[in-house]
Amino acid sequence: MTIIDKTFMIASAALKHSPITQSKLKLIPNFISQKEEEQILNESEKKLKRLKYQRDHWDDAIVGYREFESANWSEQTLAVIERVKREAHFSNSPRQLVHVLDIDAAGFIKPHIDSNRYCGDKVAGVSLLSDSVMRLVNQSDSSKYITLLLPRLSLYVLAHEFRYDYTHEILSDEMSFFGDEYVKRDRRVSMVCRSEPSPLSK
Ligand SMILES: O=C(O)CCC(=O)C(=O)O
Repeated sequence: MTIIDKTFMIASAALKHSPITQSKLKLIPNFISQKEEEQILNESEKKLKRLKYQRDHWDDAIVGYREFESANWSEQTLAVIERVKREAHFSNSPRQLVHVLDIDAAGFIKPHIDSNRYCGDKVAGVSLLSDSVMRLVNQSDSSKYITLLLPRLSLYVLAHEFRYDYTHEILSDEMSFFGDEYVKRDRRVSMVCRSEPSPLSK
């Protein structure tokens, strides 16, 4: 049983007796190289530059964002996507569409759980351009929470209870603390792969 590295995770006291294994929650620093980051950004920028930052998401979950989904990627980016899917152990056929979400320096993602209509049992995201802090909070017991440091170039994977029972959020710059440490939030772009939703949820 491998436990996620404590350098990147602070769990609340209420989780003291709950082993947080890599099959449930994974954080891999330097998952991509700076060259791969540049490649993904250059490719994404072509689509992003046509979009304006929105202050409100349709379901009110994100502030200061632009986004698109695409199945068309260069060979180099597809190789990264394949690595993400392998590392995340997508059990059912992985979604073809990859979601790119760009939040500006003042943007943030409010607590939410991805809808079963669009997302299967895993969410895997690569962080580009900025470090950030992700908070996971158990939706029926808020004393159970985890703060995750997401360094630029890292991959995180949410599965099991962290996919279904915990909300996830990306903190705004003012709230961006990992323990006592302030983690400056700049413009952040994430490349998020989701496993295929169950046909029953569609
Ligand atoms: O940007 C991220 O890493 C998280 C994205 C997210 O929470 C979502 O799109 O539902």
